[in-house]
Amino acid sequence: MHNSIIDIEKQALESINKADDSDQLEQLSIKYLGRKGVLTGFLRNISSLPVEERPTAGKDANILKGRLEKVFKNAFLKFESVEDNNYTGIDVTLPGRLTQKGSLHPITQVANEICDIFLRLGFDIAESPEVETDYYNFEALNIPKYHPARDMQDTFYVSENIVLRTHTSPSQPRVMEKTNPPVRIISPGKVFRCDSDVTHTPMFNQVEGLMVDKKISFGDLKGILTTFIHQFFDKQTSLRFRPSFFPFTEPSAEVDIRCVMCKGKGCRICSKTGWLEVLGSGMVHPAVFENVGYDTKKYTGFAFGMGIERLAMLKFGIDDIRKFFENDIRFLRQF
Ligand code: 2NM
Repeated sequence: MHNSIIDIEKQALESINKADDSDQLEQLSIKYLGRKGVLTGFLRNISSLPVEERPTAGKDANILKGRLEKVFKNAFLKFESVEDNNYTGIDVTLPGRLTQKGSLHPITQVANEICDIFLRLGFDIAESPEVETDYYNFEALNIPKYHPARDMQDTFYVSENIVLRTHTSPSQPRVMEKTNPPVRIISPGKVFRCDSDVTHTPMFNQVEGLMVDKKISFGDLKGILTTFIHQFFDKQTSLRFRPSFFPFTEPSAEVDIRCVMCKGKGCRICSKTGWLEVLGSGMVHPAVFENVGYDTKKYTGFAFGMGIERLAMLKFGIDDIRKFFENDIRFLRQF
């Protein structure tokens, strides 16, 4: 065998024996067998050898190449099994761990749906504190001192002049004080009333709305609320505006829809009337506008309010409001 081929073989085998891991082996394999490696270099230089040595030198180099390839392969195998057993990192071939995906609470879903409908109609969202002053919760909204709604039985008092808000309307005089018309806002959020049975919980959620501008009429109220009902329930839903009373609106009307259960025939859900009350509304009382400094000769407006739990119960056919707050995962998973 050609002298320098014997040297190359000796060097290669020695360094392969000394290699500590597969990375070093990889480097050696490149050094001896690579495209720019020792053996390739030798083969390239064959033309510089004396003519009679060239055939054997070529043959020897190729024999060594084959031999080293086998040696490298075995050496790699040896390291591979050792390194596999020591491996403590991530095994990307293991199946992934499943995570439980949560979902929005049905009340949050319905609140978002209601807000989306009004946002598309050009309303903005106005939020305000859950702990409110007597002034914004009652006085500014034309609820006089001895009105039944202020009774200790309904209102949670924090102190003499501070309450847990009993509706989300207080955000509306707050906005009107700071903004000139036109105003188009809805106020979603938690409200608190000292009341508890199948249809009442001490905390529930409301969306209240307000629209103020020049020449806003009861026709605008009917148009906006009819559009809302048709989008929230169904385009075919019949509704009626029934005269009512609220201290902050005059005239006032409650909106009823045809019973979603019996379609108007009369059942337990609609107390045999065929109708279900879904929201309260009316033209904003001039006293409310005076409290926030609006010119009542220039501006009119309408307002409305609805209970989110009530709408969610009608939409999903739920008969007990307390189910929303029990956190029973079997109930919640249905939404
Ligand atoms: C309702 C019914 C009718 C209402 C009134 C106002 C305000 F601030 F403009 F005076 N906000 N919301 C209103 C009117 C709320 O809930 C049943």
